Amino acid sequence: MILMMKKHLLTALALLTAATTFAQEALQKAPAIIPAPRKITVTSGSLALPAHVLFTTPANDLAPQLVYINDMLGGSAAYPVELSLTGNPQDAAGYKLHIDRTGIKITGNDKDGLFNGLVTLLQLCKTNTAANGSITLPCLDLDDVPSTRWRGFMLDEARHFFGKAAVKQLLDWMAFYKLNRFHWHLSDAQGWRIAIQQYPKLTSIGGTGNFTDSTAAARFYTQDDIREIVAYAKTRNIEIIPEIDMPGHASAATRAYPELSGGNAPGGYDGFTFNPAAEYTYQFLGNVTRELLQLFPFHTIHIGGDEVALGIKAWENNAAVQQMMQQQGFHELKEVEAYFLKRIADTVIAQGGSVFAWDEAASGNLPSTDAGIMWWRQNITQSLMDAQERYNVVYCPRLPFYFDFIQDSTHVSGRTWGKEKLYNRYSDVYNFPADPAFANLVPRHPFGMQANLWTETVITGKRLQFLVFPRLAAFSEAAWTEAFRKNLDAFNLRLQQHLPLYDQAGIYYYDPFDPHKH
Ligand code: TNX
Repeated sequence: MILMMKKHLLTALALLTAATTFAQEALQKAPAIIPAPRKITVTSGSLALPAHVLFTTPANDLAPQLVYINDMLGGSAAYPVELSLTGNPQDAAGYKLHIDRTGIKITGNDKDGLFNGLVTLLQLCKTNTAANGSITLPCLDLDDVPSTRWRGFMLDEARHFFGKAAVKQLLDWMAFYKLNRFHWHLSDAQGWRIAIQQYPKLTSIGGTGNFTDSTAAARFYTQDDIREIVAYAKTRNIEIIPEIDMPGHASAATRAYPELSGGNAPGGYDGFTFNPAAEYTYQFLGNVTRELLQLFPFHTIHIGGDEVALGIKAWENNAAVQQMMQQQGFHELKEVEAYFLKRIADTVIAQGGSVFAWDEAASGNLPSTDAGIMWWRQNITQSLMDAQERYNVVYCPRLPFYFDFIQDSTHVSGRTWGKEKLYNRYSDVYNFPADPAFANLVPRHPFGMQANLWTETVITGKRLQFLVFPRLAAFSEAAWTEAFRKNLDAFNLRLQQHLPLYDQAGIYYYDPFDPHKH
């Protein structure tokens, strides 16, 4: 009896092993598309493409969609791909990709969908290229749509400046992972990084210095640089949102134009705020936002609003602020802060734009129709619930979406959080919103997600790459793919096929499968 049971157990075990092996093989064969699409059916057969392929489309108005794809492929052997639009407004940005022995067809629900379909094709080409350059694609039917509209990445160039080449490389890889919003933190205490024609000292004085060296020569983008990068992003289907941080984190601006300063506060926060009681401040910022709206066609400006509390004490000793409070009937400095941000938001909206702000501003009174909130704090408080009712909310909680935090416990340089020294593994990024509080909220309010790279500790371009890769890939799947379709093991198998692409591109990345590699 016992022997028989043992025999059955062994058979069951053997079957189980066979099933697991089978499943594993199926996984291994799954095309290495990141983020994982909604539905994919691999059919039989394959399609051979010429080595060094260059895709062409008969429909000329869709040709701009191909610019980035062909840039990344760098080929010259023409091969046609059939592109068409379904005009199906539901499932925005969705697409279908069909590959059989006779060719490739992509139907997009809209132009975003078409672009997304082409990026999937690009990934298939990149991950199915043999050593001799020949490309053999599996025949398949794929049906895909993103689960969030705003899939963002933020780069802080105020603390350290990385420059055009680094930004373009980031935009290339954001597009590769179907991220569509680049939030560009262009001003902070340590530097002002964008030329404003009306106020040249913002860059000649405010552009000097960085987080590690306050005497470093001025580094900033000219308006021509900005136009070049905006155009580059456009061909990658990425909209750019510039951030001018206010009323706090303003020291670089007040260094350039001291008349803008709200005063000095203890703890190294001299000139940290703009003066909320001077009409000049509002004129100045209105002139800045007017130039920004001309440069950035997405017409959305991030007006900061974070951590004003760090330097707000300055307003207690500022006679003009005190007088303003009396006139307006304000009792708390927080009301001054809310007044300031509302007034700037109204200005931007009157100029034809809309605004985003960090979550501290959600408790103020930004106009809900043209404002969005970025939720960077960890706690799901009543104020997040309230914000959800009034604004589009982009989730970027520092755990797990701050990429300045280290990726692995063995990493020594870089930030961690709190006494527990918390950090963000690529798998933590992948698993968002695993935290039950977010898990319940995200499906009900799926507007957007964002990963943020603050750069106090990011001094070189190499370090930037090490923090971004491969977390960017993990982030894209968290933002794109519905939670119930995600599976870390399956993702790992696909990710393994992407790491060689980073090698080819000369990217210095963290390899989670071989942590000692670097
Ligand atoms: C808080 S997050 C900040 C940034 C810092 C970051 C460092 C946020 C909106 N403000 O100024 O760079 O912490 O992790």
